[in-house]
Amino acid sequence: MTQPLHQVVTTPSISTSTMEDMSTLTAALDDTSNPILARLASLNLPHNTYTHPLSATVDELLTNAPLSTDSNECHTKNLFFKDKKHGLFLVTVASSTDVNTKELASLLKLDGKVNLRLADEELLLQKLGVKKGCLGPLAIMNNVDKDVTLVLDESLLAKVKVHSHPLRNDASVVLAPEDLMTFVREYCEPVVVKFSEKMGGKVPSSRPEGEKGATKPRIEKGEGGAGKGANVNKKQTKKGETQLALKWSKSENFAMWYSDVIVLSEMISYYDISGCYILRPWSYKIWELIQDWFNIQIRKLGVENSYFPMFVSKDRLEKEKDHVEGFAPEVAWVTKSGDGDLAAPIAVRPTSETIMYPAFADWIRSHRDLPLKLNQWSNVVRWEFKDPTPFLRTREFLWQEGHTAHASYEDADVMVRQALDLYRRVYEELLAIPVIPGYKTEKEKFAGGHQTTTVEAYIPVSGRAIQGATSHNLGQNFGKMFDINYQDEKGETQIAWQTSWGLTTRTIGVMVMVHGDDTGLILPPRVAPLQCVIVPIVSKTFPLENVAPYCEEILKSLEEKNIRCKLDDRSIYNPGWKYAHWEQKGVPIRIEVGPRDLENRQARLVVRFGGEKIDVGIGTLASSIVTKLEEIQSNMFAKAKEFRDSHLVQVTEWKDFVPNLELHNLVLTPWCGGEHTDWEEWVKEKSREESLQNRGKRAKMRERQLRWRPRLCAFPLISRRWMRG
Ligand code: 87F
Repeated sequence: MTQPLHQVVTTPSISTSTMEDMSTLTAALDDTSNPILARLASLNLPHNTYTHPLSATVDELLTNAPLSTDSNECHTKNLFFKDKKHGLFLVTVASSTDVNTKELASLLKLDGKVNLRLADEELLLQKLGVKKGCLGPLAIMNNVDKDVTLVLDESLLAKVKVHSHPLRNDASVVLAPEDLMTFVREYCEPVVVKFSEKMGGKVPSSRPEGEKGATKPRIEKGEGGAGKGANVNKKQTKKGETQLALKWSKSENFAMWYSDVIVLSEMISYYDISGCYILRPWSYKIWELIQDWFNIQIRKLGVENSYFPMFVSKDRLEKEKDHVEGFAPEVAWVTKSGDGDLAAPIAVRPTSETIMYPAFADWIRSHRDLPLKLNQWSNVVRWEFKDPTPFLRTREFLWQEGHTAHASYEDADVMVRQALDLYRRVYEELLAIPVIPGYKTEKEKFAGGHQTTTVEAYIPVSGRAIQGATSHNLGQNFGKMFDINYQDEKGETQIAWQTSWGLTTRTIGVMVMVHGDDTGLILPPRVAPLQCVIVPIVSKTFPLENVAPYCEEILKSLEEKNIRCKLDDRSIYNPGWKYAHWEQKGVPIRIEVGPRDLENRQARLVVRFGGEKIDVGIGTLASSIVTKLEEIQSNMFAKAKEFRDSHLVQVTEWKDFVPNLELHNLVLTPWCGGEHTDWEEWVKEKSREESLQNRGKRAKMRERQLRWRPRLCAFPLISRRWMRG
């Protein structure tokens, strides 16, 4: 590697500078004074930093800090684009790559009207915390709003080292591409695209990012919510013309695929406040179906629905210190009405323990008032700063929260388990997703409670576990704080034992991730807003009038069996369009009715999950569909379970722990118990270290491979020349 100019040591492993350099430069640029370097150090990512003369453009940089051409290292070119309607992109490419906005739009698979422009310096500073000429991919760290999509040039990943600015343009930090990826993934899931060698209407390479008015082509994109480049397609641009297909496959880019699926299936629309999303009828109906089932079940347990205010005073919120301590930064406060300040700020509920329990204290006097079992369906607000993802991590979300008070620990514990079992059943019986019930560790439990139980699901592709829902035994902590006392049979004063438990709209996101495919959603019949859709196969020779009465007859027979069904008799779309549309929305069964079906008094069923096609006579159609829907439901569960089980391994030796996590497995391992927090910490630390080491080893191997490749390629050429000579 050609080392340009001054050299500064920032990791112990790299040292080429003189003592003089060190003393003058480390003060200005070291791991503690520069947030990027500090973060690289805290992540244990090997990096090297050097300074050079101020270089505001790529051309200046190439002059001031030249890299040898055979080093397989490169500087980056960074462009910050904005689109009025569709969000922000930080595009990082190799310094030799030209960026053509038209090509960028097409690589990002963005449709429709494109309006992509270089952002101005003010926005650059606001969103990425850098000045003009100082941008690099690591600046994504400063995007607290999570509304910038990082786009990386694939060719960077084939380099041995990538040089980029650490928020200032008199220095560069050198990273292996794997480590660059690890760093940026702390903040977002980058979109990796392959730019072509050639360019069209390019942004001049010497123009710094943030400079206005460079190129014309326009890009259209979704809000870019979740920093995931959520591109919104204009579903219907012209009459009869549709762009329904997903742009990303599930294995190609899981985050983009997810965004595509939920937008194109009309579950989610993006919103202009980061972390907040619109739940459209297609997803809200799923939530309602979960609610309907859940309400029936909790009623059987004697739980009643109620509704409490969404605001909570500071005093009350902070009355039980433990519970709010770690969460305080996420609490949203209302401080004004109109132009005037409120007398005291009030919080928007992040959860309702402190809102409900003062009322519990009022209502509970005697053992005869127990148990008290309430539930509420509501929204809560938690101002998260981690990367938001629709359904999974949002700043406002919908949930049910159950809150109960009992006369004994045992009664409370029964309630905790009953609630947890309902959660297991929501996942397994409604959403067709297997879950593992269990306890949270001491460190992961709800701090305000005594014990937290959870159901954990497995997300394919990412290979991670995700918390499905939690049910807490609160012990007497809140009872003591809020004076929830009662007189027992002997007239003695006792403190109530409590529980709280919650299930959120995250359920919907997990379901999308587990079952969806490259065509779109696949909905388990029990939560499908529509379980069947009837599509008449009309044409010029077979107009709707011919088949409409027959379709209506089918519809009626299905409705009589309480099947959620619809006849899609819209004349503006052709049958092929309708097939694609309903497939993408995940409707379990499509019922096709063509001329031959009418003639034979039958219909063709096409199953979304697995693609089976069967012809069924009208006499048994409704009952066959009822059976088929149940079969689909259980097949979906079986498939998800089989997949999950194939990634569930029992590990009894430490040497197998990290390797299994890296294979995207869920690890079941003996555990010495909740109170051993030191061991929990040890496992976290050790597994983290090991996986970073493994990453380092992999990077070294890659580096070796890359170094060798040119020689191996050159050899036959040389020998051929020898032969010729
Ligand atoms: C965020 C801000 C303030 C979670 C928070 O799990 C407080 C909290 O108490 C907070 N995030 N929690 C824990 C919620 C516990 C519990 N509440 C009822 C549930 C289920 C339903």
